[in-house]
Amino acid sequence: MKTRITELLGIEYPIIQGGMAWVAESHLAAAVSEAGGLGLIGGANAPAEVIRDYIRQVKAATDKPFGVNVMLLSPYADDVAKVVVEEGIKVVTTGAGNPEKYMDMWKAAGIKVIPVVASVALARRMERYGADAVVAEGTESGGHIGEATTMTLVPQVVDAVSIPVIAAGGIGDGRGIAAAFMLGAEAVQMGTRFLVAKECIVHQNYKDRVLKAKDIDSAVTGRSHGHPVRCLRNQMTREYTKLENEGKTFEELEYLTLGALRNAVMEGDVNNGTVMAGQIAGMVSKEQTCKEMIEEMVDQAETLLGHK
Ligand code: TUI
Repeated sequence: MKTRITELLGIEYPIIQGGMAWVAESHLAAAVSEAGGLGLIGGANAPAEVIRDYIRQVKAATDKPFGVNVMLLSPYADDVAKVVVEEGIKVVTTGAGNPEKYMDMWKAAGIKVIPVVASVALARRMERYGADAVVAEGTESGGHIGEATTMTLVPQVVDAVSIPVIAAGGIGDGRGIAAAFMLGAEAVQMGTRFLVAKECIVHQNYKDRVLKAKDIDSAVTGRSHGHPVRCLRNQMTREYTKLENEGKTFEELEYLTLGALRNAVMEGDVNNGTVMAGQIAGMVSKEQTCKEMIEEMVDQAETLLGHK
């Protein structure tokens, strides 16, 4: 499954792990990279020095390529943007915004820049600013999302830009990978499947919620504020929706999302915490190592694509 993305990133398989906030720390990133995909450290809302530590831990654990996701809504985004340069990171993805102001600095440092986009307009703009590829992320994804589905977004982005496109959102097995390739993608990014990886540090309660989730168990909070976030339904989503309907502002409700994400991931509070996961959670039903997941998915995709 060699594509422009495997060439660009120097990876064996066209599978990139999502830079999930609080979840994508050094163990998961190192395991995905060791297994031949591209592991990512999620910058999330963490201070830059935390990210620097994660970077050094991944460097110590693997010689394979890995990257960092810079979450652009983070108050520390400027600092994380500099740390990736200082640490000699080779691949940066960005989420939840437009990374234009960092592009020159990153390109000058020889970093491969891969913005996550949820629209054709931003994909085009990123290509003009020198992006090496884009992740076209559909609304099936967990966490902060756009409106277009993967099925509609990916081919439209593929038609609009010349740089390679990575599909994300609702992809959880080899069928999803093969389908994404049919739409013109040259790699996929996956988050939800890796949530239940053995190397993933999220609390077991969180993993169990994902493993037990059904097809329509996710909900989107924050749409009325322009910050839609997909997570599994629970007491928190009910409370959020009620307060949102009462007209509470995004700032007033922020404590229910990012702080509560930490509580779900670290403390296992899956009732009042934010259990971010994509719509594919209903199909994620077994804990495996990253290597087992990647090998199983690649095998299935190659068979479906007629490569073997
Ligand atoms: O960023 C993500 N997913 C995330 S970030 C995150 S942490 C967070 N939690 C709660 C609230 C806010 C952040 C959890 N999950 N995915 C990439 C992504 N980027 N999805 C959608 C977008 C996006 C949306 C609009 C990117 C750019 C954009 O517009 C920028 C512009 O200026 O046009």
